[in-house]
Formats: sequence, structure tokens, C-alpha cells
Amino acid sequence: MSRLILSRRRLLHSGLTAAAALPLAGCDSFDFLRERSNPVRRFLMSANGLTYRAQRLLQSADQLATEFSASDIRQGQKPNGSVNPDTPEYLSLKQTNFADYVLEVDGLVERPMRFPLDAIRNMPARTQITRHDCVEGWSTIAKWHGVPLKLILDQVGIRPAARYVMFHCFDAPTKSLSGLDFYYESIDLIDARHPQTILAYAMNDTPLPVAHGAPLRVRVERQLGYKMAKYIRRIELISDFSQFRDGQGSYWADRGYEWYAGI
Ligand SMILES: Nc1nc2c(c(=O)[nH]1)N[C@H]1C(S)=C(S)[C@@H](COP(=O)(O)O)O[C@H]1N2
Ligand SMILES: [Mo]
Repeated sequence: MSRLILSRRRLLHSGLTAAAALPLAGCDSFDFLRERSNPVRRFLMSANGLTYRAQRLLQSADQLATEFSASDIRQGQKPNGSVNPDTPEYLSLKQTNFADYVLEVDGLVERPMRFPLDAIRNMPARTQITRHDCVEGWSTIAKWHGVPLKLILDQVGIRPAARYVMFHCFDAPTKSLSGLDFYYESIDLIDARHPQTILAYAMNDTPLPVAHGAPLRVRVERQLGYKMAKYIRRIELISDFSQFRDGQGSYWADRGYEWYAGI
């Protein structure tokens, strides 16, 4: 019942049909949405804020997304978005199979820290078989294995002013006048501390392939696929994302998608 009431698409359909189709189409032809004063954008943002508040009110913080069994994994995970980043930093890490990879965690934390991949692999891990829903309309079930983000956050210590976790990625899906547009995403601390939110380094019992975000990608199981940043370079605790890039908190939110993509 609450899933129906909360459906993003329903909220949008009840308002503006043309705009409702937009998050499904999602492409560069919607560049006008990057203008902050655009009325369609303002409408989408208010609908998004409503969904976010309703979902946070009605869903308990730790409510789990459905987990499946191994027999439900029927096809491979579909690679989507960036599948083979070609930025120099990424290429050089890939050459040595990510042996020199270090995750940086900083921002509004008590102790900024750097985590080599081995250190991450030696932390307590969680395994989960979950469904990935892309905004484009497809979904796949896969097994993910990695360290709960909460354990990393507990080590660095979140300062009271922090409200969001920002993921900075190695890949730049597009270029603009200001240079490479690196992928980035952010989630609130409720999702960041959620038991199923993991930094995954394995998928379907193999090391995470490059196409799926090697060496480290996040799983945010109660939201759509684009929230699940692949190729994570750095995690930054922040109080507000309006100062980042176009101000909407994520690569796709800057392009008209909703920042909160709850499902
Ligand atoms: N860094 C980065 N993360 C990303 C993307 C991307 O292009 N770059 N695409 C997103 C989208 S739209 C989806 S559906 C999923 C795809 O993950 P997969 O390739 O493992 O299926 O990654 C998300 N995370
Ligand atoms: Mo997606």
C-alpha cells in the first residue's frame, strides 16, 4: 500500500504528464532543466522533495529491501552507464589490477582516513542478493558482497554538521566547457547507515568487474540504479550539496533526474 502511495511516477503523473516521462527518458536533450529557474525543473524538485519526506516518514530507517536466493539470479548484471572509464588516473590503477587503489574518506569527519583495498576486504563483510532497478525500466538480480558503509563511517567518525555522503567517481561520462564532468552521487545519512548499504568489491562470487564499477561501488538498495555510484574514488561527508557542480547533488540530478530515487 505505502509503495503505491509513494510511487514517484504516480506523484509525477498526477501533476504533469510530460514531465513525468522525463525521468525515464533521461538524456542530454533535457539540458534546459539545468537552468535553476526553469518552471518544469521547479515542479520536479517539489515533487521529489515530497516523495523524499513521505518515504522517510512512512518507512523505518532500517527497513530492508527484498533479498532473493541464488536461483533468482537468472542473467548477468547488465552493465550500464560508464562501463570502461578512460580517465588517466583510472587507467593507471587498472593496469596493476587496482593494487594501488586507496579509498579516501574525508570532509566533515573526525579523522580523515585512506583505506587500501586490502584493508577494505579485511573488514567484516555483508553479502546480499538484490534487485537492481534502472530508471530506464529494466532490472536484474545479482549477488553483492562488500563492507557496510556504516563500518567505514564509524571509523572516520561523522561530525555533527554532516548530513550527506558524497561519492566522487573516477569516470567522466561527459565533457563540458568546465572540463570533465565526473560522475558523482550523494545519499543522506539514513541510507548511508542502512544495513544493506555496502561498498561492494565482489559481484556474483567474482571480484567486481570493471564494467560494474571496479574496484569499489556502492549499493543503495532502496533507490534506483543511478544512485549506486561505481568507480568510487573518494567519499566526502558534507552538510549541503548546493555548492557542488550544478547544485542538485548528483551527476544525474544535475540533468533533471530526482535526487531522491526511492523505490
Ligand atoms: N560512476 C558511475 N556510476 C554509475 C553510473 C555511471 O555511469 N558512472 N551509472 C549508473 C546507472 S544509471 C546504473 S543503472 C548503474 C549500472 O550499474 P551496472 O553497470 O553494474 O549494472 O550504475 C550507476 N552508477
Ligand atoms: Mo540506471
